[in-house]
Amino acid sequence: MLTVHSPAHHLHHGVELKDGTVKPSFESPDRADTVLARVRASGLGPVAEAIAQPREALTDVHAPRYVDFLETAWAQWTATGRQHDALPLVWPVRGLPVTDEPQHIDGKLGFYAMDAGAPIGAGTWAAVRASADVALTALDALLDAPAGTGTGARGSFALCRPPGHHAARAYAGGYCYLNNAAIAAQRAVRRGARRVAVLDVDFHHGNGTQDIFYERADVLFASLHGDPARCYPYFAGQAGETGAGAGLGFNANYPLPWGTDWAAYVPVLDEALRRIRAHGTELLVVSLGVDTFEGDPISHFRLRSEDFLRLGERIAAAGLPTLFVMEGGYMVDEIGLNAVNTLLGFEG
Ligand code: Q9C
Ligand code: ZN
Repeated sequence: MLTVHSPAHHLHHGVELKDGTVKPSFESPDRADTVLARVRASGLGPVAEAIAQPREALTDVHAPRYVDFLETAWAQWTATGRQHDALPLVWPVRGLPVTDEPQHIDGKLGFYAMDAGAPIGAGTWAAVRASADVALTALDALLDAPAGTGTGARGSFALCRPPGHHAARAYAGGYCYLNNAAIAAQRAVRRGARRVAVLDVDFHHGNGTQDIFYERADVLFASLHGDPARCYPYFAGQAGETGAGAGLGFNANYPLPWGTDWAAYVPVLDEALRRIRAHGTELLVVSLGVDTFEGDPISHFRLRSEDFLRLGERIAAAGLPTLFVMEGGYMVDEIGLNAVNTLLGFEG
């Protein structure tokens, strides 16, 4: 299958607060480099660079003033004399009376973020925008490819970095800024797909994707993830979140216990895939986080590298055109193997 990437991801290399100090983020540039190296070494298929896309594709999913904020945040931050990464330190939690966007950049940072996990540096916007370009280019390539014969399970791979699934309509968080999977799903709808599904297999619940499609029936969101009672993002991802309004019944969360291994994972995966097929899905977007790996430094499932081959096979069995969008995965030595195993398993 085709892999789409962008070298512009190197422009983003943020910090994170860990163990009481500021450290380089787990979400590092070598993540995408190691996945691309593995794609090339594995003979998965051709590799192409992303094509620049119109801004309207971003604001079709995200609030325009949030996109404006992302684009201008670094300039506003440096105008106050600072050159290190911009991070929020105050948030509009329940009960506080001011609910509109503040004027000062330090207030805006909290207004447009769920946590301090999405630092903004000099190159962040260029990398973030290129990451969305990667998803859209890979989606277009999939939709433009000849339908062929057989099961219909054709795929393309968007090697996005930074990831996207924690980014909601109007906030960043968890290493994410623009929701690449949601932006691609929305373009599929614009291009005529009547029913789309997003299957999120990242260890962490995709709260951003859920937020974006929560009141819509045309895009089903299904997610397997660590139970938010004990796992980030803590404030979303419970099974009782099933959608609202027209979208009631079109959001399916499958929280799983700390330490879940493949044997416990696979029946739930198959249930999510049954739900996706019952939706009448015409195009599947997979938010492909490989932080479900047993060696992941910030996650708590126990999938092994060979399990990712089975993961790809199970997804292929749904028989749908499938766009894989890279999300998390932080054990840099293994994420190339685990991501490419998923894609090789899908290809059969
Ligand atoms: N010490 C994605 O996988 N921080 N984001 C967890 C662990 C947030 C993960 C803290 C993790 C966000 C795309
Ligand atoms: Zn994750």
